[in-house]
Amino acid sequence: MANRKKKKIGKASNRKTDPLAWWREARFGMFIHWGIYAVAAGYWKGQPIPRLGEWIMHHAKIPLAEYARLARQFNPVRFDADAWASLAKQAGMKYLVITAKHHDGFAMYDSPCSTYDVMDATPFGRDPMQELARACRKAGLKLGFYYSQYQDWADPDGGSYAPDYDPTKRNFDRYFRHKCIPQVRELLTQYGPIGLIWFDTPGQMTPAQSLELKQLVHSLQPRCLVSGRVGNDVGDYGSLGDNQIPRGPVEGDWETPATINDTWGFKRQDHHWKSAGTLLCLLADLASKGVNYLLNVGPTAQGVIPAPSVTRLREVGRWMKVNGQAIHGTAASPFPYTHDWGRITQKGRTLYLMFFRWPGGQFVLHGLRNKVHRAYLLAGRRKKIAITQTHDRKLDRHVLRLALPSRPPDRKISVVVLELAGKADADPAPLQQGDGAIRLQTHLAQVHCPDSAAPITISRGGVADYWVSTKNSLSWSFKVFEPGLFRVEVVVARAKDKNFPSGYAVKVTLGGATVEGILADEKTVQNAATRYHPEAATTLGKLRIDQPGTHKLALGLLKVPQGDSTGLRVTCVNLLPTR
Ligand code: H79
Repeated sequence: MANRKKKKIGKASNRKTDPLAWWREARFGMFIHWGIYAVAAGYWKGQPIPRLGEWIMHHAKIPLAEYARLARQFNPVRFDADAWASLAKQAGMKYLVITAKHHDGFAMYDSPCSTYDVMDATPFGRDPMQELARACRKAGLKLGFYYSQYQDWADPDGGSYAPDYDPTKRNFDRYFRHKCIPQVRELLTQYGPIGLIWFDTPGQMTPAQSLELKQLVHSLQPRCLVSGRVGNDVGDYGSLGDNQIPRGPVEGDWETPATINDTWGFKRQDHHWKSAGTLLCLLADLASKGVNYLLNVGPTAQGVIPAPSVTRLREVGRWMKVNGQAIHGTAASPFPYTHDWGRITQKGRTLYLMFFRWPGGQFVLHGLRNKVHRAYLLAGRRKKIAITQTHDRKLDRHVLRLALPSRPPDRKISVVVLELAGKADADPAPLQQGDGAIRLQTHLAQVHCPDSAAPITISRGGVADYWVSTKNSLSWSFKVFEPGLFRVEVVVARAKDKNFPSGYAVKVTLGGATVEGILADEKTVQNAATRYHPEAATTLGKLRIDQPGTHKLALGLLKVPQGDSTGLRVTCVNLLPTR
């Protein structure tokens, strides 16, 4: 996972001078994975090949000469660049990034320095990048090129999978000079203004090589952005992991590339489509954390975007038409945590509350310190919403009450707009929410590591990573308004496709009382974000809080199962009101 230097946010970007301004405003883009792997479409010699479609050469261990023959069958006569651009536009996307060359090394454009490209090796006889560049310009979309700068499975000196070449004889620098740099130059000189180059998997690239690539891009097109996966922290913006959903706001400029089903490149057998509702939750979730959503389609070898993708993107577009202002040009929520009912974005003096679950009737938001002038719904008949605001000085409890209609005005995510007296100002402390629950997310925890040889680290995604020492602990200070009895639930990230690591024992201390227990795979957490990053929740018991005010909860580790080297990966401790 590439990362980059932290950059302060909060400064409004100057549209004219800041080359990132359009990208920050966009929030939503279309990724397109298209190559000769679409001919194979997930099958090799009649056998379905698991995992990512664009990785089939690697996964099916296909020799280069055999794989290269796919090019002869690549004739996407149904390719229509205008149709792709207009689908992106209809969906509310503001930029489009297409694979000019993926790891397989096959150039999907007319590359003068190689014959392993769409013009020389396929019967198609057209340059799709030329047609897309024109279509994007016409549609007002920024165009970006994905370029696999390190991995090249067709070049004897390229990185990673090398079916026909001796890896010990590799000279990466030779590939870098003879293919990578010339091709990046071609992409930036043959197609007019390019919004960004999306590099990927930097592998063993040196800082000097990453920097040279970035400088090459900027020397040819100074306003062209370079993705964080150019490597060595030199990108213009950061790239989170594939399909990664961080738990809280991420500082700086970040993007998550994501799939609609499970593959990037087309696979006939992948029918695991996320619903339009899920895609919208992910879009709202990422926007609420200040992260761009680069959502992928994998067209067929005929040049057609699969129908399930098209119908979903059109549905997303229908929502965006009404509610797009809650996404475009917004910044992360002023609250450092997510709410159970939905997500928040902000723009100027406006807050957008995006309800995943419609509370109906009375809704309570805690911790907003601003005066709210006006509240209204985006969908339906722009109905004004009655507001009451109170502030209890003793508890420093800010309450905003909204009188919502009983039925949700939007069938997917209903948006309530709040117009504030000033820039949004939220209490940064974890607070008991309107539904009585207290959710203590790991990215807001204080980390205590007396055992400094094995410190707990909090990942950028907001998970406690590598917690293996029973001497170390996490704690939270939080405000309680309605005391009572609470069920204590510990939520952990569990490995995908692996058994739950059993045997971790933990202890929760609150005031003088303690509950402890062994974490089990009792309850799998189900939400839009958990498909690739599953979570499991365990109830440890009940604890009572007698007084309103600020309280402190500590989470300790009592026992680590033998042979587990990943450590305990906690995402959240929940205190859920009970009787
Ligand atoms: O272009 C898409 C993916 O093909 C690309 N990034 C997104 C945007 C990507 N390249 N690498 N990865 C994603 C990570 C893939 C890792 C794995 Fe593997 C491939 C796991 C199993 C197969 C690497 C190779 C680790 C084991 C074998």
